[in-house]
Amino acid sequence: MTAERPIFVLNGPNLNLLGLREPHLYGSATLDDVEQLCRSTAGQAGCEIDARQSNHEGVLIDWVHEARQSASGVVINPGGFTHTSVALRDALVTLEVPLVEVHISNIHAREEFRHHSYVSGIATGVIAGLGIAGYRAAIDYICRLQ
Ligand code: CA2
Repeated sequence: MTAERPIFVLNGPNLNLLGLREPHLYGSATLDDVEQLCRSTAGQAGCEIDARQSNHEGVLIDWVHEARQSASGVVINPGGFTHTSVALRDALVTLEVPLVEVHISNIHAREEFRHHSYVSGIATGVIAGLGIAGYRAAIDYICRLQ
């Protein structure tokens, strides 16, 4: 029997600092807490995740290429690359599986430069401002499709 493909949970630059700095913006949960939440949400729905974080654009792009071959869906918080990276968008648009963009904060209620996302227009769905619960909603959504 073939194992079910995991959902890739990709976190971009600086999200390794979650819970350690700027709790007024991003809360007190750490990246480990986020990954645990994703793993337990997926487990309850009978699916698996593969959670990764990188501060490097090219690494994230390589993981998106890997997801094309081996993921059943992708949840991504691209961090600051949300607002800058055509290259990451070009990789994400090649996915043939559901793609959910998650932001912990409400990017539309923040500085003007955060209002535009290169990812939103090609994502299946976008969640912003729900704190880390946004990851749970994204995983739950993709698991229910399987
Ligand atoms: O709200 C989000 O999840 C963001 O994707 C977070 C990004 C920001 O550039 C986006 O506009 C919105 C920043 C992630 C940085 O995370 C930190 C966490 C703790 C301390 C410092 C940075």
